[in-house]
Amino acid sequence: GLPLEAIKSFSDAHPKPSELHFQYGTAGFRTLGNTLDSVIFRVGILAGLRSKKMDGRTIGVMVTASHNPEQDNGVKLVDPRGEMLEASWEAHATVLANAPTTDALVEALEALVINAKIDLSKPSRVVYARDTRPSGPALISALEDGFKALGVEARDGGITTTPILHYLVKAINTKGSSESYGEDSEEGYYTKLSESFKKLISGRTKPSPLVIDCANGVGAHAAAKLSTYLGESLPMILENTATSTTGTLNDSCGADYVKTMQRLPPNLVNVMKPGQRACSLDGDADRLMYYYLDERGLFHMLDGDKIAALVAAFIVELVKLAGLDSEVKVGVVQTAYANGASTKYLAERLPVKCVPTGVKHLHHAAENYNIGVYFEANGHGTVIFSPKTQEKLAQHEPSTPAQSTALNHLINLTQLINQTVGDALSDMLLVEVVLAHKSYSGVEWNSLYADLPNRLVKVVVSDRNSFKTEDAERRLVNPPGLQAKIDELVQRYEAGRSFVRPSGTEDVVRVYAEAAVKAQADELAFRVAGLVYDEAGGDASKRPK
Ligand code: G16
Repeated sequence: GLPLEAIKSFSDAHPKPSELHFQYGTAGFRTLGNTLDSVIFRVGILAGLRSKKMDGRTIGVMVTASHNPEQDNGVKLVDPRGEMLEASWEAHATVLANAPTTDALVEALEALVINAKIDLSKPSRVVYARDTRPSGPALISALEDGFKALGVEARDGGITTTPILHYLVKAINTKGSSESYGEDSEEGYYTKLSESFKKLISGRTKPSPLVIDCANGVGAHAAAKLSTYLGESLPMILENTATSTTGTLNDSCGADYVKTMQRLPPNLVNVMKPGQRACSLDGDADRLMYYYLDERGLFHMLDGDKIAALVAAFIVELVKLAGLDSEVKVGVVQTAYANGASTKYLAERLPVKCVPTGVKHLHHAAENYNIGVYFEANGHGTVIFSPKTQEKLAQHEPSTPAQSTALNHLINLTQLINQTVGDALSDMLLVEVVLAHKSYSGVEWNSLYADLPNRLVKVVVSDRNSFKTEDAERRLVNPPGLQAKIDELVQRYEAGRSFVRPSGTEDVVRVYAEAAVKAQADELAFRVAGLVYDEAGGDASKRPK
């Protein structure tokens, strides 16, 4: 049975705040860091049970709140193949997190063991890490208490990025097998990425220096280490690296700021030269935004949709050059946030699917293609090659030198790309490879298609859970009648499109709108936000203006 005495005594030291309800959302639990002690402790136990359920294979736990403000924190669980936790276990996590007392927790754990048919005699192994948030160390010790309570064999991954933790999970679980993902250490990760990058850009013009906005987060450490492995092959200028200065994380910088504000982080204004490529990571380095200033100093954003377009076209071309186009099908997965112009551009060239927000949904849908390219507009995404496709690439016998070159590029891409999850640094190297191969600057890349003007707005409401959606979040089913009002508004705008959904990472409702001209997109977004507010309002001072 469960080690009840240990669980009880540790749990008494991590009581649940009685007034709070916790929810495993888009990317795990996420809220104010100083309210999460009991949740993280319980996640420690849950991760151990998940490992037992998976026959002792290693589970990952990442303590981070990614793009959220510095005072927030959170936790995401990683399954043995390096992917996000299986959806059915998210519900178990929510139940455990909300058990009001130690006794209720024990009851919930016992029920879980029976319902999920967990063999408690199996070993349990977990690897864990955190980002640079000030609330991290205390939460890690709560997590470690969860491990001690269950007797988990835990490995501390230290302070690192979310995608590196995903890499470690997969590397640990494939160690010594024919599917080995790489050496199970950070060094293994940097070596794998930098070696494949160097192979892919050999013989190409050396890239000019790339400015990297590290969001004052853990990506600053990782980018600096990666740079030592890459050396001259990719000169980097690291900005926003103040990871130990309180209050700076994601503040007026980082991928979410750039995407939402559609502008340069203010402190990069004097750093960037016209035409120079720059990119922003987010707080745990799983999202990436590119941009540049033109000769007139105007800002141009190259977001997740533009990355998907660039990368998908390149891969399709390589597959064709390798002589594999009849056997290997490439497809793209997006969400409702994808710019209408990107969807049009991609759908003219290859299959495109729309799924709800959250990397787990995109990843799952991308598994239906031989090569699946998935990116959220916010810069979160990757490319996955099915196991059969990887085998095919390894066995294919090219009939010409050109085929052989293209095939080698594809094989090197499978090594360069972190296929477990969106990874800002791996994606950045991927973008740099494509730009080098195509001899593109930001200008040529940006001209693949012209974005429809768009606007994102957050609305604070009293209960975001009253908002329910369907059709991959493109339509509201609740509150009743609201969708009809939105439809009525949207049809008055040329090329108008708008949708409303509750965030799964912040306590807000999100509104997206696009239209043929910028002022119209802004107006539509704010009018829809006004409708949302009137329907489910709260604090009048927070009515969107
Ligand atoms: C997380 C998820 C992303 C999602 C984003 C926003 O990103 O991993 O898939 O797009 O949250 O989600 P929501 O709109 O539900 O708040 P991150 O980078 O914060 O982990």
